[in-house]
Amino acid sequence: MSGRAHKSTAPTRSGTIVASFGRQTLVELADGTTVACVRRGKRGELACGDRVAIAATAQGQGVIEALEPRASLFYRSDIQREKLIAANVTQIVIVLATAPAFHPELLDRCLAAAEHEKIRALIALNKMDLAASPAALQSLEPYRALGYDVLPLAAKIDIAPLRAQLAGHVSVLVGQSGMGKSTIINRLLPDAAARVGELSAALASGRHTTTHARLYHLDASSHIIDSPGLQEFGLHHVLPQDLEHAFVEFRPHLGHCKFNDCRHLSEPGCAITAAMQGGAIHPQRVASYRRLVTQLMRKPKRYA
Ligand SMILES: Nc1nc2c(ncn2[C@@H]2O[C@H](COP(=O)(O)OP(=O)(O)OP(=O)(O)O)[C@@H](O)[C@H]2O)c(=O)[nH]1
Ligand SMILES: [Mg+2]
Ligand SMILES: [Zn+2]
Repeated sequence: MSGRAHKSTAPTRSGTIVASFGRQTLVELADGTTVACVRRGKRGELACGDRVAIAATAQGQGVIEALEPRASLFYRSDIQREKLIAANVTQIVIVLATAPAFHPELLDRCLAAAEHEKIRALIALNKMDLAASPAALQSLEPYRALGYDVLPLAAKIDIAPLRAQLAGHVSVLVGQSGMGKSTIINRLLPDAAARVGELSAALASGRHTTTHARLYHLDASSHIIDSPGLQEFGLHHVLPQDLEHAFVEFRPHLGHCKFNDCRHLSEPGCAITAAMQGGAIHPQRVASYRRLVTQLMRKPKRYA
């Protein structure tokens, strides 16, 4: 640590970040009170769900002094930087719907990120009351075959099936804008008043889209984080040679390609291509993987 960084001598208290917007965070203490905190200096980013030690400054205000080690961190990254989504979660709930339509490739990226961080992933297809939903549920069968739980849901009508899956977990809801994440929060916790965007409002400007992550308590051992809608999901923090392991069905075939450093694009003797052609791996998943790995391989080298 630099000699200029003087540590405060005031006693610190530990708490959990329940909301994070830029440098400003809301930290909840053990007694349930919240303190608006700023972070000192320019150290790494903080995420909703992080456990921190804070020093109180004025009434209801404080400074974050330290970050406790994370049990998990769910994040995405573009070429420049990492974008933290939630810390210390035990489950990623990927929320999909038919209107607006979900992008299967974004689903694959969320799943790959969860696998890479070794966090359990659950797929929830919301808005089952819409006519197009049964076909969409059918299209998710291949994911069920991979071992992922696929939960049909109509949050507006009955939240009980999802509630059962959240018990004992710290979950984060992720997905594109308009899938119904905040609606789920409101149905689980009617007092939460998470702002929900109205589907009928065609003008995006009038929508109550979620702008920052927020942590809510379901009971003493179950917590849930609402997060802003995803438009993209980069995985620039994953090495190309690690990405193949994040696609679970690739694993039994890895190590069987002709070339040791096969990236499973168009190399001869590729075991992944062979498995796809033999029907053991879904072509859509291979396409998602190939687009991702091509992006990662293009990543410019950094010269420090
Ligand atoms: N038909 C139907 N509509 C739903 C259901 N759940 C949510 N919606 C609607 O979907 C729209 C978007 O819901 P939100 O909860 O704001 O979506 P969100 O995922 O939080 O969106 P962002 O905050 O922008 O990421 C709203 O108009 C909801 O009323 C459902 O089960 N059925
Ligand atoms: Mg929302
Ligand atoms: Zn290969």
